Amino acid sequence: MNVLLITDNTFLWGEFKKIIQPNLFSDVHFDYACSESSIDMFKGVAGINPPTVKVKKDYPKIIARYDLVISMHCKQIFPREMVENVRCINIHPGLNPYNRGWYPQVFTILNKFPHGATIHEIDVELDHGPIIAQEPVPLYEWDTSHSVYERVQKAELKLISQNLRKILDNNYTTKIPEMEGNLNLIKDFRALCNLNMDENLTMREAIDRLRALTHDPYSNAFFLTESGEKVFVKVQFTRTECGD
Ligand code: 0FX
Repeated sequence: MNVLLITDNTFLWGEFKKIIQPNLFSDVHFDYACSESSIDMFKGVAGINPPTVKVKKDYPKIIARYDLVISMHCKQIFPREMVENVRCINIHPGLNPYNRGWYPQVFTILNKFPHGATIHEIDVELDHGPIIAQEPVPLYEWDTSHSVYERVQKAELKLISQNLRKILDNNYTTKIPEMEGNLNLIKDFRALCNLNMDENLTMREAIDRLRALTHDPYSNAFFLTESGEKVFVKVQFTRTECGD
């Protein structure tokens, strides 16, 4: 069996390789690829130079060669011709159908929808197809985008460990989400980052906005000074024991 794993996440790529122990998966040949835009990150962070793939262009070759394609935070949208002709699976850092699309934890902190990780079959819509497995994660009032994201990545790895064999064997049942849920795009994230200093918010809403946009090493939330200078903002929480 030939499997193509496409990922733009160096951490998950390394952890996935640890899960693929040869004695358990000797019947499967895995190829790995990333998007062109991620090649420098792979070289810099992981010191490797994986092949790149452009699914919109390369899909006929992919369909011909592979029995299964796994997207693990792949930044490209798979074309209809591909998802309808080879089984494609997505490992997604969100609890479909809630906050499908970009940076789910950012929007979850704001809209309080349930959160977690999902493995699902890919269809033509974003983070939408039949669900194979899910793992909810809790959210706390002191979470930032970064702390939730780390929790979700652990949940994604747990789901991969528990379900990969079944996925390879095509031996699983799926669940169709009961509703379409909601979809956030990168433009929605960018709009959140631009803070309007005259917006009226409760303290809770203001802190929620800032913690949703706090994700090291990124600079997300910003305001503009009167002279037009851009000033970035992030929050830091220090928790004390009860009674302190
Ligand atoms: O790979 P990924 O974690 O995931 C994103 C989408 O959220 C996901 O829905 C999609 N399936 C996947 C292909 O792309 O994205 P990332 O590694 O670029 O970012 C990880 C987190 O870092 C993100 O959830 C929020 C944070 N971040 C990232 C960037 C680039 C920021 O806070 N600001 C940024 O500018």
